[in-house]
Amino acid sequence: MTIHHPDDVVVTPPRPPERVPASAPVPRDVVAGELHKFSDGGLPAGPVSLIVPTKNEAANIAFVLEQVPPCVDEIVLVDGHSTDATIVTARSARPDIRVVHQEGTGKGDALRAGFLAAKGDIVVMIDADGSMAPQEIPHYLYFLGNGYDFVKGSRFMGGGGSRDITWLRRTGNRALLGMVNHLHHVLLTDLCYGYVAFHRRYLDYLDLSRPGFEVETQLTLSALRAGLRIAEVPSWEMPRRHGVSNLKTFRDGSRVLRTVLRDVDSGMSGRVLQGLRRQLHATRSDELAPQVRSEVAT
Ligand SMILES: Nc1nc2c(ncn2[C@@H]2O[C@H](COP(=O)(O)OP(=O)(O)OP(=O)(O)O)[C@@H](O)[C@H]2O)c(=O)[nH]1
Ligand SMILES: [Mg+2]
Repeated sequence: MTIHHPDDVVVTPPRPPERVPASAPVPRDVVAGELHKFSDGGLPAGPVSLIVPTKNEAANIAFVLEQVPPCVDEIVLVDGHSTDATIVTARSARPDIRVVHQEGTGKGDALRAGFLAAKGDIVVMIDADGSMAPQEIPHYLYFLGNGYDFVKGSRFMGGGGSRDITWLRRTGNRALLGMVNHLHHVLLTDLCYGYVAFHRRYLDYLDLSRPGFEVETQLTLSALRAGLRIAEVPSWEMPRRHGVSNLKTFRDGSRVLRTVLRDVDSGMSGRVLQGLRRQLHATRSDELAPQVRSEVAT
């Protein structure tokens, strides 16, 4: 049974935002109006919200929260129906933490709830398993404070690295990254990594309709589509401290692939990709068909 604290917020899953068409980049006056807001040290002057999607991380959460630097103004823990002492442990480490209970499942669903609950002008997302160092947060803020709109961590640029990633995941990540770079004419160095920060005013431009881990890729793709100025900062990924991963390489890898292919505009993608997309969509329609039929019958 979940005991809700009086301060807790239960967030009803929002309707997925309208997809931002490629032809509708962020209006420049939205950006220009905010450029004066930076403090002298190069960090953005607005409040910073840290979003921590958390599912059964009682053994890790205190380690993460204790390292959060003072530049963070609020911490929003989004609990994914944890059955261990995650929330109690988080509250004893940081009594000021806000807890949001997601109603659906998956990291994508959790982030959506967390972003909506965030009160800060700047939103940073970080994992709760101890694999990402909160001490890196000021690096992200520095770029947001100096003209960039969306900042993502990279394990594969100078200064970054991973002690966690397996050969298989590294290969998959590289292949998917190659597709994204080719399709969007960019030179990103990492794709499937969930250490990201952005100005909250761009939330409406970020497509967050995917429920699972593929949301990380979807965030980057929609930032590219919206014409946001993207910076990458080096990041070190460590193995999770305790517990087991929620990610399944093949299941989640194929979801990321679908997300990348779905994002491709007709005309940009070429015949092979279009064929692949059609096949994937056909498979999905087949999966959905019985459900649709039973809804019609009732
Ligand atoms: N709220 C919520 N959090 C989740 C859910 N699934 C995963 N998380 C959290 O999302 C973060 C990343 O999940 P992990 O299981 O570490 O996945 P990963 O980092 O991609 O995989 P590893 O490298 O193997 O650790 C962790 O903080 C999890 O607790 C979920 O359904 N709901
Ligand atoms: Mg992890």
